Amino acid sequence: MSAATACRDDAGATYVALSGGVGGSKLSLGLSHLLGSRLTIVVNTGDDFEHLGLHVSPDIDTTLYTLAGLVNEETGWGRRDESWNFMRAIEALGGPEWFRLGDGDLAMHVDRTRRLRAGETLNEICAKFRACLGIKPRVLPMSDDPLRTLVDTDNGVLAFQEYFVREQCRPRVRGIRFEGATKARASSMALDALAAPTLAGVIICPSNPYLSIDPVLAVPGIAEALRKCRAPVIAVSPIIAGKAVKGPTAKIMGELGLAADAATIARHYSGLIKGFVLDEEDARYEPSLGLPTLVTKTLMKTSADKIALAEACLAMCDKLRAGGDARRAKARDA
Ligand code: FO1
Repeated sequence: MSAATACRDDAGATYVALSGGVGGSKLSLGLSHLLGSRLTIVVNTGDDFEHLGLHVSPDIDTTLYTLAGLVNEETGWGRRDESWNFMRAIEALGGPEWFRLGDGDLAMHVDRTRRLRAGETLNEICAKFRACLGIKPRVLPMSDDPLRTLVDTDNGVLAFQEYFVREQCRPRVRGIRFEGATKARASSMALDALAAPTLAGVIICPSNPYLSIDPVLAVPGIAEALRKCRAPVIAVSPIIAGKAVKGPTAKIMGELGLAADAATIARHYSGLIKGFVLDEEDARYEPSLGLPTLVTKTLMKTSADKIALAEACLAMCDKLRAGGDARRAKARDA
């Protein structure tokens, strides 16, 4: 993907994306290509945890690496061309090897932890890393306060990374909760971005709604800011033909007694979204959803796919905004 930002004719309009890790960062990359610094990405930190004494922020780092062109395209997380000397050394010492930290990646966790201990906030640290990596969009941890995703399973309550990486999502999920949610304060920059008069659209990326987007919405003030904002809020389905592109979304939906389809995802966000983007393979759900929809190709394999989906999302926001403006004008003139 070229580093240059493609021009849209709505110069000055700003957009916010809500994102988790791998799936969300692909659309964020497409949006970043079209919008550059006019994009703010509010990222889930419910997956953060302390490992080997270090503060690890997986979804933040996945987003930073993806936007900086550093991500390992095969896994979707971690750095490409990574070396693994640290992991080999820690394994040789009998240390924990279930969560793999590459040598370059390790530098992020060491420096983040050092800065946190010196009193910097997650948002300040992320801004520093973003500047060092030459990333144009603002990447904002949803909160500087700890909010931890806990997965209630048949094997007991597991911290997110224990469930996701150590247990490889095998245990049956009974429920999901967000420890610390009531006390967490939303990133003030995220709230400002959602209240900005220039805001032209909010895009909920095709991340896992239950594990990656719900923690963002659980931070007091964020869902309210979405409901209040004048710009259209739209969501992109992470489910295509009953399957998640990556990860356990469909499995978890089944375990929670939900049908794993795009219609369930749209219902999950009802009251929050004004439009829904779903895949061509799921076009049959369109008439039953009861809100404006856009049927398009949502699978993002290539850079062109990411930009095309981003373009479709922005076009949907434009259309919803135009409809809203027309309705307001009609009401004024009545
Ligand atoms: N995912 C894995 O499946 N195995 C790992 O060993 C692993 C290590 C890891 C290290 C740093 C990082 O930023 C992400 C890492 N991830 C790993 C991905 C991560 O657990 C998940 O993708 C997200 O938390 C879910 O969005």
